[in-house]
Amino acid sequence: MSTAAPSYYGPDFGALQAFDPEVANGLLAELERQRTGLQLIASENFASPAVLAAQGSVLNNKYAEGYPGKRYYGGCEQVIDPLEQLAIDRAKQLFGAHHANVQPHSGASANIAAYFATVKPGEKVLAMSLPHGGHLTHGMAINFSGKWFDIVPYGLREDTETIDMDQVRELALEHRPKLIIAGWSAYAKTLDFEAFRAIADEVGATLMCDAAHFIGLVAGGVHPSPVPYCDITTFTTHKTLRGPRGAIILTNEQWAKPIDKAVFPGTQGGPLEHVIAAKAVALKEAMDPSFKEYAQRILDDIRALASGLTDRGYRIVSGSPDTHLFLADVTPKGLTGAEAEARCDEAGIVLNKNAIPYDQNPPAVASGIRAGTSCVATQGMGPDELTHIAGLIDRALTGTDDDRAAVRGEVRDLVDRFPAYPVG
Ligand code: DSN
Repeated sequence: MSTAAPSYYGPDFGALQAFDPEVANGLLAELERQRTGLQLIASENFASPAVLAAQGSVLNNKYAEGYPGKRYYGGCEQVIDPLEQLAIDRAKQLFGAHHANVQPHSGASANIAAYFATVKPGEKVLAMSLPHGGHLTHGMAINFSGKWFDIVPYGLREDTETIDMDQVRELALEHRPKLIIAGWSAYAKTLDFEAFRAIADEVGATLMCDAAHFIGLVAGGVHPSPVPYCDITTFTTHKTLRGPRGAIILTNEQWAKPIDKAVFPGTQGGPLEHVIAAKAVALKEAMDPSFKEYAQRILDDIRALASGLTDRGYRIVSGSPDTHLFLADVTPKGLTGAEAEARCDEAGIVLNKNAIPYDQNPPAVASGIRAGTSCVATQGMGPDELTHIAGLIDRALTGTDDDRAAVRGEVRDLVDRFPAYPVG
């Protein structure tokens, strides 16, 4: 056997350009779009080149149904098992969890597995209502969760636009759900995990947290951790955690085996070992002290953006944000969320329209926009830049086409100073 270090073989962009220029040009155009615009979509981030290298690797080629040490395919012991175990160990260490399953392909897949392990079709699940900030998989009528389970939704109080834990408790006592889900896709406040735990214990429910959005803030130590309180914590790895597309499930001792069985063979087949290796890289990045600074910058940035918009007459839903995102009500400016999204897009500012609690507009129109600072914080922008961005958003929303063209130029200048991925 050769003792020389093996030479690396991986993604060859030149080969792609030569063989399939249509796809290669699409990749270049998307890189250009990400570099030249202002990315404020709260669920997105810029994964590092190290994460992308692991994800785009020959690990793509390996089948590995099963778990480390117990696979249904040969050829896993030497490399695949230790790499998946590394990802598991890092996830457990970073979040202080008893058990980690690193195989879910996405947040929805992780949540499907959590339902599969904990509830049977027709049983009751208490979860946050989608129009108030919950996720599709928390019981939307035409999602599997809404079709197969008896969902009892909780929401936000109309006066404070925050979760009313008294209402959560009353609903739990009235409906006796088997599963309670804490977690959200569009909510700017931290959750009271201790109160959720007490309610779950009172009614004998399993408590799950969908921490997809804020898990990077937990990793960085600037957000309370659901892990000590919840039986099961699911999260995606590509939002604030800044890893590859995918998800992880953490559990206590009781739910370790049921969750492993629910992921494979319950709801998934072969794990994506290239993505699992990239998850391991992202977890190592999140263990670095610099990630704490990153997480704090996300929060400093979102507060600067929220206060800059408040100063310009927008209403920040739920008050000052505790997380990486907020919803802003744009109706005080005579706009809908859809119009606001389109005007920002014209100016090179990418964010999404979003329903606000008790919205009078249908979801496809909406009255709000959702903005998050995970991407701009990765680029190194700080509160001064975000205060400036609040002004750019206001000009994009309230100005003329010419104003939006001018803003687009200023966005370009700003992102050139904070490149998402260095040019050249
Ligand atoms: N669709 C994602 C979001 O944008 O919040 C959550 O899965």
